[in-house]
Amino acid sequence: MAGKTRMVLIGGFLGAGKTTLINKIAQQMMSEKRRIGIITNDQGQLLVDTEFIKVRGIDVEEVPGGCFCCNFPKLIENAERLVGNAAPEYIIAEPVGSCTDLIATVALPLKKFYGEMFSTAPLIVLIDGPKLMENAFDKDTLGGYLRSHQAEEAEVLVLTKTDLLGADDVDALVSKLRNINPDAGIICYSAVNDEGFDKIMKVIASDKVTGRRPVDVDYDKYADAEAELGWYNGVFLFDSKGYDAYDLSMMMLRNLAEKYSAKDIAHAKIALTSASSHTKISLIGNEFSIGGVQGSRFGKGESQLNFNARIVSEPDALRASIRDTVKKVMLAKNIAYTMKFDDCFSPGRPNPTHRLK
Ligand SMILES: Nc1nc2c(ncn2[C@@H]2O[C@H](COP(=O)(O)OP(=O)(O)OP(=O)(O)O)[C@@H](O)[C@H]2O)c(=O)[nH]1
Ligand SMILES: [Mg+2]
Repeated sequence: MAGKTRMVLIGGFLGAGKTTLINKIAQQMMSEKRRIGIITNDQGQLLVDTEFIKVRGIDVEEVPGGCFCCNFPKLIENAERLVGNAAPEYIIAEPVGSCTDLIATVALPLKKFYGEMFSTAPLIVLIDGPKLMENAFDKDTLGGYLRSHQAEEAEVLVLTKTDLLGADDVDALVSKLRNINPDAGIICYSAVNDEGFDKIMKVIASDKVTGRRPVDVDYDKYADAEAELGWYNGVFLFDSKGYDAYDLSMMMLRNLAEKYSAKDIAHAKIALTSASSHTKISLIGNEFSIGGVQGSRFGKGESQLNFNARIVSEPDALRASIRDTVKKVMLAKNIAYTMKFDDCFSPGRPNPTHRLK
């Protein structure tokens, strides 16, 4: 690798487990005294995921307001900043979960234009095991089209959340993935029991570079698939004598879940941060999960609630519905709050900086 920073892209659909895995990789590398930097990415700003990484003491930069492919110079700018700050051996980059065509728009441009600076690893794409079980990769639906293309262009496929699946199911899903993409290596992984983690680390630490050709994608369908999602980011501030962050987040997510059909909830996540606590809770479909706790689950004093939701909905309606959810739950808990910021939109048509063949 001699002097080059290893650039690792970890893609996959919303909620597949990218941030969870990247955090594990970072913890492992830091325990081995290896230098690592992370770049998060989103269509909006003020990300639950950036906070999640930052509170764990990891060097993180954010490319907000658009994906890596449409904001390629920003990706490079942030990567150069990380290199300038701490000369990391590895930079792990998490593209937006609704992004695809990453070989043509990110991996190949990195290799072609920045090959002297970075050794770009084979594209890793996470596949949410339970979602693959549910046929969420059916190409007849817009979301399925996007998920399938992400799987087709992967160089390494990681089937995630295997702890939620039976052994027979895992075998069937691996065959299914092999049919979708016969060329990719497949790793089964669980963040709960660490199955497969060593294999992922081997791919990252190897000196193999990205080498596959782009897979054709219909940009009209891709744009429609992204545009059906409402994309909400909001930040709320409050002061409290004490609260259970799990309870507060779950009440909000449960309230939200009652308003939408499970198949339309790509990923809603809430981070609650106070001086003594940081928690992240997710809702994907109708599954709730605890992303992590740093410090205590019990917060007090000045606190911040960060709400990100990607749900199939018209944006204004989604914004109104989340504001209503926050209001109802805070009222029930008797907590006064102010809204610092919120924003809701549908991603525009992808317009990549580069698109190499
Ligand atoms: N049971 C189980 N849950 C997991 C696993 N990996 C991730 N999760 C949970 O899935 C939820 C979503 O994980 P994230 O890491 O936030 O997913 P993401 O791909 O970064 O999502 P976006 O940033 O929205 O695209 C979190 O609550 C995680 O705790 C796993 O292997 N097993
Ligand atoms: Mg994430």
